[in-house]
Amino acid sequence: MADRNVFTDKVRITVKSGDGGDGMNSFKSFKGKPACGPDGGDGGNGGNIYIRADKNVNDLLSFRYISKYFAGDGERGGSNKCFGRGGEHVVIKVPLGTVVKDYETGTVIADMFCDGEEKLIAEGGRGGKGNVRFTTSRRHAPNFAQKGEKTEPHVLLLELKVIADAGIIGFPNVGKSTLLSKISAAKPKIANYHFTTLSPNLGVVKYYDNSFVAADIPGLIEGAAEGAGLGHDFLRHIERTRMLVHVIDISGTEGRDPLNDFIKINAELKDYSEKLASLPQIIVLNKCDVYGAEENVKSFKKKYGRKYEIYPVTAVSGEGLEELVAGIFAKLSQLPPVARVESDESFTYRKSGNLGFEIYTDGGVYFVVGDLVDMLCRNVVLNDPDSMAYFQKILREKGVISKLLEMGIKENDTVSIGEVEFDFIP
Ligand SMILES: Nc1nc2c(ncn2[C@@H]2O[C@H](COP(=O)(O)OP(=O)(O)OP(=O)(O)O)[C@@H](O)[C@H]2O)c(=O)[nH]1
Ligand SMILES: [Mg+2]
Repeated sequence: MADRNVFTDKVRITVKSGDGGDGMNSFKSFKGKPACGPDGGDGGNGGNIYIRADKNVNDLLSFRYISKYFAGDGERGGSNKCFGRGGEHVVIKVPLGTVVKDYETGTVIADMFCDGEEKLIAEGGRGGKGNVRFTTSRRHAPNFAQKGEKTEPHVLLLELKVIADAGIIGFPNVGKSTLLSKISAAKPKIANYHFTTLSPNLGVVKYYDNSFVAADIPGLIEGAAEGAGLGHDFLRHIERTRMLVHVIDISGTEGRDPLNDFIKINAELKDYSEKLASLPQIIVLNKCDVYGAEENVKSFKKKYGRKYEIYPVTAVSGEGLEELVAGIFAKLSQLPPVARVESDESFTYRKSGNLGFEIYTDGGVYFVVGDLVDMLCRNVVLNDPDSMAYFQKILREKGVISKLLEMGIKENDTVSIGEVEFDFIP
């Protein structure tokens, strides 16, 4: 199970809210007096699927093992007007900063930003109504019940984009993790080889009564945007930071030219996204304790000193870090807060928005039921010709008439829609 150590920040999961339970079609029966009147209860609603941001969840690893989330179905209604029980909801917990997308369309459904924040992803199917609900002043014993609403599975893409104020970037081994460990309580792995850091580390940096969050990501190398080294996947995690802290090994002991390092990393940022490349940067010249660093600091400052704020430091000993933290804080205070990824806040997988209808036949009468009918019955005034004209227009537009014809309705057959009843004339 080598997988266990792999940081997982992108997964695909399947969700399905519960089906609605069917309504019951039944009649009261007393001893010796069968079928006294309808008494079928409604089916229960299916359970919903929610996604909740939870600060105790750090990555999306668990979704590699469980990738299907099905909420409970609603139970069927009972006789004696008993309601069916509702299906159990499912709450999927994700780390803060998880962006939820519809896999097929790429639509951003939510950006789970704050601890405890919850989003309704898929609404359970509605329970069907029992036959008792279809009694009208004319029809006292309807012999049908509505079926529960069925739901569909949906595939979601979960992408973690950590929420941090400052992103620490640079070549491998330049001292990014050392820096984070010195300015925050974070304890990232530090070692003298490339790609020690394999997943983002977050640290809270205290500055007097304030604080900010810094993210240390794996080292970048030339060609990262095309997949070299650990690739540019981790750049996603600093995409929404407010600024970058660009760490350079100014000692040049690894045989690279520090000036060149700076140019190459900036080119990689640009290859990934203009937005990333345009984030404000503060430059940290690290490993100033090494012999020969002083000269390099001078030439770096000469070249970039006017354009950037530059902080020469020795991260291992902590030298220069106080000024650096003050500098980062000052810059952050001029910048807008971390932004959410834009999402369609009203998005929920559901059918009920469609004003659907169903048609049941009973004793030669066509009963039209469903959301559409409920809406019409609320808005139509019986005996008012304008209102009735509107009623008929909607029936035609929504396909009720064509569905009746499809079902084989004949001239003068009776159609019952809520309290309205009429003879069908094609
Ligand atoms: N001489 C000197 N060595 C340092 C300094 N800061 C860090 N180092 C050393 O540089 C090596 C790499 O440090 P890390 O903090 O792991 O570097 P990194 O940039 O996080 O490396 P990756 O995670 O591999 O990208 C370690 O051996 C550190 O002890 C410094 O100021 N001076
Ligand atoms: Mg590191």
